[in-house]
Amino acid sequence: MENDNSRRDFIKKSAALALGTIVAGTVANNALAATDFIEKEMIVPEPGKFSLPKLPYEYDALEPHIDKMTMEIHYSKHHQAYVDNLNKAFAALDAKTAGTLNDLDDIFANVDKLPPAIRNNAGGHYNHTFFWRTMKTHGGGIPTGKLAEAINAEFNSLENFKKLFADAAMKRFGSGWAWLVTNKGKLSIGSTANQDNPLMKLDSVEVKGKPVIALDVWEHAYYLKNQNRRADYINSFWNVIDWEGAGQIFEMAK
Ligand code: MN3
Repeated sequence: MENDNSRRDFIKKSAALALGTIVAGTVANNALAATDFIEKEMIVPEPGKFSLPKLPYEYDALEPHIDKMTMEIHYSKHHQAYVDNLNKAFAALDAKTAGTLNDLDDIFANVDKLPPAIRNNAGGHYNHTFFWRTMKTHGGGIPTGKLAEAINAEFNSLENFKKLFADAAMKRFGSGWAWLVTNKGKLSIGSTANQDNPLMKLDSVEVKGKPVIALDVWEHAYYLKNQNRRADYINSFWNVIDWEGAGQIFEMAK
């Protein structure tokens, strides 16, 4: 959309639909207000003030596909640790560097010049926040609208898209993420290592663009329920994916 105000209004409305309560009540003092999150303008109120966004559903909301204990540990321990360690790493930056980093976009754009602790934990914070909203209770089904059209145009069919996405998730050696991203409406699939993401300006990140779907393939995301069977976890993901939200993110990100 051309007009900034109408664009923001649209984003607010859509974000409310897409993100539910992911940041409800935390807007005033949170780097990840829903609208800003979608816009990737994740403002740092002041150094060391990143905080854990509210999970948009209960820990058991994705049962039986993703179990309650995994969700609880993943969110309250792993994601919390990324937030805490990001704040520590941010606090350790010199004032001049910290002063140039107004949002996570700034961090991702300059990540090659920042300490690894910033890269790893800013990535971890962003990726998990995005991942939570990629899923919902009673998810699954099929995409509709422009996202469905784009998937068919790029990958021929939903089934083929799912196969290619699962391949990317399976082939990521060790820990990392699988992504569906958009570049001006053109979709692509890829994976990143560790907590890297498609927004990071790094040669080692092979998939670049605005995230539409994220899947965490670290073992901590599935080991309790699936042990070493990453393929089973990926199959489960299709039962909880929020296609409606992904469609809204896609249309906003174009
Ligand atoms: Mn994780």
